[in-house]
Amino acid sequence: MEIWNRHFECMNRDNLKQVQGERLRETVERVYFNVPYYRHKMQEAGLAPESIHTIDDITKLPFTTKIDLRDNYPFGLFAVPMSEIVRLHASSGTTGKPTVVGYTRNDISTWSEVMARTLTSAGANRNDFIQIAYGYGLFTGGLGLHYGGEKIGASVIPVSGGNTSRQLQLMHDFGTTILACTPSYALFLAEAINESGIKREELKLKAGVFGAEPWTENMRREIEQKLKIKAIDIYGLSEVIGPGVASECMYQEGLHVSEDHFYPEIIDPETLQVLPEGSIGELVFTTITKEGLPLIRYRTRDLTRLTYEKCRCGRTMARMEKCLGRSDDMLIIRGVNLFPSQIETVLLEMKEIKPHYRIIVDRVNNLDTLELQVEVEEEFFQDKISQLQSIRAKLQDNLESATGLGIRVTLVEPKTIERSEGKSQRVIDKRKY
Ligand code: DLL
Repeated sequence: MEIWNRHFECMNRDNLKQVQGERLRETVERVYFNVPYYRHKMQEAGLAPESIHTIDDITKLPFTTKIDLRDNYPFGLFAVPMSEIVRLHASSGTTGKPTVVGYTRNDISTWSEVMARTLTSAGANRNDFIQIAYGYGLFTGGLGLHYGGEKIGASVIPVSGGNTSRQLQLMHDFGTTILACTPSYALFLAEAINESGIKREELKLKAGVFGAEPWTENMRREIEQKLKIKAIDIYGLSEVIGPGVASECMYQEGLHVSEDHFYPEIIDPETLQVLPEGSIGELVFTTITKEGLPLIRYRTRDLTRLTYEKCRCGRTMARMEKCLGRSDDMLIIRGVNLFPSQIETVLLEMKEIKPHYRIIVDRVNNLDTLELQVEVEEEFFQDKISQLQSIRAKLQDNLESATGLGIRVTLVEPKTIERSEGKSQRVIDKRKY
């Protein structure tokens, strides 16, 4: 089994700790002198760069959250002048504003390196054809896979998401061997192949690298059976780098974290204490090589556990378990992150409706669907149907521009959405992963 960077991926753990310690010290220095936000936070905690000696000192450092990124929107946490930034990406924030991330030329090269590891661990090499059906654009999926694919010398097919009939045509005619997309889109494509009359023997597919949303072992089995491929789980988040943070090898026994770049911890989301090895908790990352947007103890909100046992493949890096839950209310719809608060912000801006709503998420033919039920203001509810239709259309447009998602809106009579006394249950997620 090929390993892209044996030196780091199979490094003795004591040596790895040394490397991590050195890189943490450099990172802390970088943020202390270049990011006022971090300098203040460290000073508040009575810390200076000299307070950090080894990787174990990391627990002294304060946490960073998505809210901190929002408060410093758009570039406030960048640690280099904008002239050093060669790329910007963005993902959904907790309210209207997106989370913006910036990369220096070296960061892009780190990203290509970790993606090269990811693709190699999925069995890809220069002889492969990688069809990238993750979205290209502000989302990190498309371009992240793209640079990794080119780095290993594979033939990259940058088709981007959607347009299923074209996906099938390219897969068939170009002889795609590796498919990269969300797991739900992989299942959707599997059905589409079935219906198209293309025979499996006419396709050269052997593996898929799937991520950007949670998926269960059952879903994996279904994809593997239907597409007759190995389905590899890949994990990442924009704030840390994008895809490339962790990925499975052919043994599919946990996702190898690129720990020489992203230092993982598991904390109790309530007490914020680091938990012992093997406990389930919130995953936290410190980027120890990034230049553009270094993040100290960034709380991902993803729930999982870590093991430090060497994998059968020979890699020594920590492995995280398949990640299934989150400790916040973020939804992932067709790979796009969505916070209910983004919807609420749009509702509050329209006088014709009340901010009483319910979000219903479902999965039809393996694709996520989203319905928003919302109450109309009394005075507008008396209006003609055509007026109600225009309220609905306006709301749908506003939602689409705020979230990037097509959301089906159903207007309901005032006072019909159940009021709750405690925490209201605004989201009904009927999907079975
Ligand atoms: O989804 C990066 C990515 C692209 C990963 C392509 C894998 C493949 P964001 O849009 O910032 O970045 O969303 C990050 O998605 O915090 C998780 O909640 C979720 N997520 C990503 N990968 C997985 C996975 C990209 N394999 C958020 N399993 C993360 C479960 C995942 N959840």
